[in-house]
Amino acid sequence: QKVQVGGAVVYPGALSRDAQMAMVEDVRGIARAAPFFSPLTPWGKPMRVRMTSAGRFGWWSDRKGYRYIPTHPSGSAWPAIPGSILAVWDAVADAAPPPECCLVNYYCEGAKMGLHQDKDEANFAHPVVSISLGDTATFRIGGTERGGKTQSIALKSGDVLVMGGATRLAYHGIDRIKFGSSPLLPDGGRINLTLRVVT
Ligand code: MD3
Ligand code: FE
Repeated sequence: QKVQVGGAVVYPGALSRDAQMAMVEDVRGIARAAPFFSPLTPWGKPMRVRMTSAGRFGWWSDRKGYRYIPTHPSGSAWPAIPGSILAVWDAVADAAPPPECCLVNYYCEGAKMGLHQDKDEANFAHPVVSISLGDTATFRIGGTERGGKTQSIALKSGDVLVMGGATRLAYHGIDRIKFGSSPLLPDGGRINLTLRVVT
């Protein structure tokens, strides 16, 4: 089953409860090798959303701006993207090359992400695939111009979202988290996994 929202394709409930629990364990493994951090915005403010990555590259932000870096800030290599996560990419990303980055975003109570475009990758022809785990989020998506019409949908635990083609450069963000809406994560909150081809 799939649903179109502003050009994005959402597969609601794509992951079973067991698959979600296994994926949370895999995310814990990523976080052991590459601990979460709070990136600084280019304006020097720490983000509420905590992040880490797996894959050849990880996403990073500081006063110099947004970019992909080949190691965790500790200097260690980013861990490999777990097979459970790669399998989702293979199932929905058509014939795209393998993902080079799995960005892990953790939203605690009150965390949100303002409307933005994903423009730090070299080739916008490749899709972006996102997996939601834990608390339900209100996701907003607009067009490719700032200030245009937007649509909102709830992203629930186990939902998979694919942004490809014309929507790859759509403005999008997370307005809020319904804290405590899912029992998946013992401390509550939301994990979002975003898979991208970077180079
Ligand atoms: C629409 N993350 O990390 S994932 C991000 O839920 C990001 O953590 C949000 O936006 C989150 O950059 C949304 C869904 C998503 C990911 C990539 C997109 C939507 C997208 C790329 C283009 C358009
Ligand atoms: Fe984004």
